Amino acid sequence: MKKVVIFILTLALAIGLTAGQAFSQAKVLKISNGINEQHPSYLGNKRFGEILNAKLPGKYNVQVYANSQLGDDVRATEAVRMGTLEMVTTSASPLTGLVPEFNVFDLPFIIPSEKAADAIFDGPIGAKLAAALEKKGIKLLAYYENGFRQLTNSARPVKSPADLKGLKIRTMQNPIHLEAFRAMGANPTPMPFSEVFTAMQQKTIDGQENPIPTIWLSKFYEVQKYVSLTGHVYGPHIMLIGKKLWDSFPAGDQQIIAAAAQESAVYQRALNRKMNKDFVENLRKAGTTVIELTPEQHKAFVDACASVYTTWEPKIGKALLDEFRATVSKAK
Ligand code: TK8
Repeated sequence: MKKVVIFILTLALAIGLTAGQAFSQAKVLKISNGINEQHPSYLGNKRFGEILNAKLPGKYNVQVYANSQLGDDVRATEAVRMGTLEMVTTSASPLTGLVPEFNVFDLPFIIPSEKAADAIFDGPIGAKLAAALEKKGIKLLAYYENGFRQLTNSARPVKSPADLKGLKIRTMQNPIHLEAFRAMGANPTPMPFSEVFTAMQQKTIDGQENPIPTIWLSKFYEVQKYVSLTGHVYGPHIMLIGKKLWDSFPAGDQQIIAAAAQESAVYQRALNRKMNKDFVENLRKAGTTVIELTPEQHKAFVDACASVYTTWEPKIGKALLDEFRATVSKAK
């Protein structure tokens, strides 16, 4: 009899402990980021974690990692797809092998303004692109922005495609970017972001292109003398979670997580846009030559990229492109 009581008590204790543990153990959501802890995307992800923790205390534990510690954009995204990593905030450009629809953002000069970007992100096209990702096992939680990409180099002030001739420029791992830089006269070479600073320092490349917040926050000005404000591509930073993992969450949680991601995106875009304005002056003060192009100079870059459209328009498809352009011109 005594033995039975002890057995029952022990069992009850064990069940109690297990249940208590399950209850107190928050689900860890690691998010991989490529840039550093000062970048708006990292800060946006942190904000996401705070909002989520306020709404569902103790249930999810968001951990944000910077500097490609969990892998570069391509690898981290693959890990999210495979379910070995929970989340990533990544550029869309290196993922177009997986989701070709996203190539539409890579067409040079297709997005003229932040307003136009918002209209794409927050309208039917944003939803369609998210659906394309979902078919590949990845759920898009929010559109952050990386922003307008500007060209930096260490050789000379680039004001025209002719000035780019022969310069070795790092691009993202994206076929349109490679083709566009070839068309503009450069000698492009694809490379993961985490290798770019060292490559510039060791002069294995002459330059790279990224938005102003990244150029400043990653201290590229230490190894690059010139920034040309080309604004040739506007890039999204997309916040992704594994679809299988997502589907395992209760519907109520999904709603809260999605809303927290959206809220963090509003914050992230605003912060990125502020830094995009403010940091041009920082760069000048640090001794960088900032080259603002006249409308004629800008047009020369646009014209140089015409051949890219000839190749890629049919690949991307008329329906998507027409809708994209209509959305852009309505938003301006
Ligand atoms: C960071 C990248 C970066 C991108 C690049 O992971 O690779 O140049 O602009 O922001 O997503």
